[in-house]
Amino acid sequence: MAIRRVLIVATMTAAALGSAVLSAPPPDEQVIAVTAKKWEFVPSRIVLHKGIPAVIELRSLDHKHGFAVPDLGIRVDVTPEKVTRVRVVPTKSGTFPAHCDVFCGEGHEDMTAEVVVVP
Ligand SMILES: [Cu+2]
Repeated sequence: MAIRRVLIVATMTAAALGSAVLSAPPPDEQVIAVTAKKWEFVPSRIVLHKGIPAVIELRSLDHKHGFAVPDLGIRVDVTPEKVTRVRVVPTKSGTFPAHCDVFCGEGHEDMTAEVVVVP
């Protein structure tokens, strides 16, 4: 019961910030596939459009990583066992830094990307 309550709070927090974790992408929404591996995200530049829903679909090719874009309220684990999908509706334009926030080895600090939201 306690775990369920935590999950609901986490989902509500993500929704309030304009992102949510999904089990499957909604039909007709832009899906951007991103691969995580030591020590990079491919692509390292993700382009979104302000006000347009999109799903970032993350896969790890080696072990556990994180994907965090604090300015857009995005923070998820990326593991080899499953695809992690984050739905985002950007509410502001700009260029926002993204990074791995799960220590993954000597190149961890260089594991960065950027999310560009165009107006
Ligand atoms: Cu890392």
